[in-house]
Amino acid sequence: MINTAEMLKIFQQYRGDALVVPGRGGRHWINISTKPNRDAPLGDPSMGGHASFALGLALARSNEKVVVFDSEGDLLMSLGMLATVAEQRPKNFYHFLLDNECYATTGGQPVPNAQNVRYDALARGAGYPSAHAFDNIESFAINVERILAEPGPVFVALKVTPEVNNTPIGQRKKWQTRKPVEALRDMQKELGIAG
Ligand SMILES: Cc1ncc(C[n+]2csc(CCOP(=O)(O)OP(=O)(O)O)c2C)c(N)n1
Ligand SMILES: [Mg+2]
Repeated sequence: MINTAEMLKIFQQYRGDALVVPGRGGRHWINISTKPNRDAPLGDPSMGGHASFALGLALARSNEKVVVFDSEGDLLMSLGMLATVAEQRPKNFYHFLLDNECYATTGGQPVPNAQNVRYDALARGAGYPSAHAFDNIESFAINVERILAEPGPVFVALKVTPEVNNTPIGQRKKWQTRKPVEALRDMQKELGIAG
């Protein structure tokens, strides 16, 4: 199992100017990212929303690399995204999956067939030209630079340690420092797009 924060710190070294949709890894990424204006923390959108937003971003900004940190509950709720991405074939799209085998954000309920689903195989079967899977940080660290140099769309399934949140939603401390709409405005400014 991979520690998400440790993995994101390694990714940070190779991020370059990529636009990052940090998904449910956002609470760690916010302390690691050195280019917050190139990040799109979306808060807690409808499950499946991170990858679809990231695909839209990749299609709209085809000269920028777009990296999304999706999660397995989100992906399962919007599996059609895999075929949609594969059909669009965005060369600039890097789809990482934080697979912690549970719905950690909502208390750790089990995800169907959690230990047996091969998400890299699903992505390949949907038509992604390249898909990888890692369950330890050492292999991830050795391969991440090469993977980010591949033409997209690329899928990277990561087995990560669950960090289950059992605090009632109303009592949680917000990790976000900006509302999603503010973060997106910051990104628009950074990219020179009139708001
Ligand atoms: C359509 C929809 N249903 C339910 C929720 C409530 N919800 C927020 S996060 C979450 C679990 C997400 O699980 P996963 O994608 O595996 O990410 P993890 O929390 O494990 O990091 C749920 C059920 C939601 N945001 N959207
Ligand atoms: Mg999960």
